[in-house]
Amino acid sequence: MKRTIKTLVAVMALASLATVSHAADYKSRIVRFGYGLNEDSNQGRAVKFFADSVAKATGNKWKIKAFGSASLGSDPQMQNALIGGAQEIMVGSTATLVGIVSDFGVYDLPFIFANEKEADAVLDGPFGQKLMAKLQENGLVGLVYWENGFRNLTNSKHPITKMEDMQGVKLRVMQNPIYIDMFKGFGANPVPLAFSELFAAMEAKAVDGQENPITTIESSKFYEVQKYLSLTKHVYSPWIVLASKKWWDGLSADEKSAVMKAAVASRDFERKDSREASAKALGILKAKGMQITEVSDKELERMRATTTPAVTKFANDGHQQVVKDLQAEIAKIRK
Ligand code: TK8
Repeated sequence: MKRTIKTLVAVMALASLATVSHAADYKSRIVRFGYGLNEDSNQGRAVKFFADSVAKATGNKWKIKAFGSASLGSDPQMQNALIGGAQEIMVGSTATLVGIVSDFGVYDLPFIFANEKEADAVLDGPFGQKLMAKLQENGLVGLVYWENGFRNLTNSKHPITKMEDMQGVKLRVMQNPIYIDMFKGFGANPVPLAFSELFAAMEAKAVDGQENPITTIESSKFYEVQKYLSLTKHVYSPWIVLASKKWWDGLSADEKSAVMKAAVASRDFERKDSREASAKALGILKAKGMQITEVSDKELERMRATTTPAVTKFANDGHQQVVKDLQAEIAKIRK
């Protein structure tokens, strides 16, 4: 009996030693995580999930402070804060990264992904990871891709059932040349603007419309200022979780591994949550008074054909290889 207790005490002492020496690799840190949508959105929920996961993994040594609604700045402003080391983590659209690594524009090629599954496979596979690695030379560390989603068109003027209906409609687009070229090609009048300024611009009628996934249209309450929604699904839009390289390089191996694990878990959480929210969003938008237009496959095909010059321009602008690589990767997945 005595011996058993002695052994037990020894085992417990060893076990606690092991925990202590491991926990010692987590410093106490406060980490700022900025994002553009509000707290009550798929983005906000996933940031919270990530923050909780990291707190748990580090025994509460890390405190992730979440800043939603672009309170730390627009996507490009946050990217620069990360590069300079003034902010640690952010999530935003890959489309706004083109000012830093222009190859990221490849995800914005219209109608390139057929469905979410295909996008997941490309983003999490060798293509998506190789592109992410390019950020490191530019002061950023890509952690994981989340789903923003397939983008759809809203406006306050009239229903858009075909390309010609876009004629003269002033549409806010992201700060990205492919979007500008694509919507010019459709006949619209695209205006690049930060997401953080979008609601006010629509409310003031400075722009007539915008395009975003239905989850965002719902969580950002765009239905208060937009009457018409057209289901164009013209681009699959990824979000990317980014860390400041300056900050990342100062973390211990245990800290990096805890962040990566939480990031991967947040990715799986976020995609599931976004897809569930997306399935409910149309019903909510209808109930809020939006008029929803299905766009026929024939019309979508016409739209796709119209984007050829925009795609060619992007390819010829030093992106031939990345376009080819993405097309090859998608073909491989489809087989
Ligand atoms: C949020 C943006 C948003 C994007 C946009 O910061 O700008 O339209 O779709 O999700 O990244």
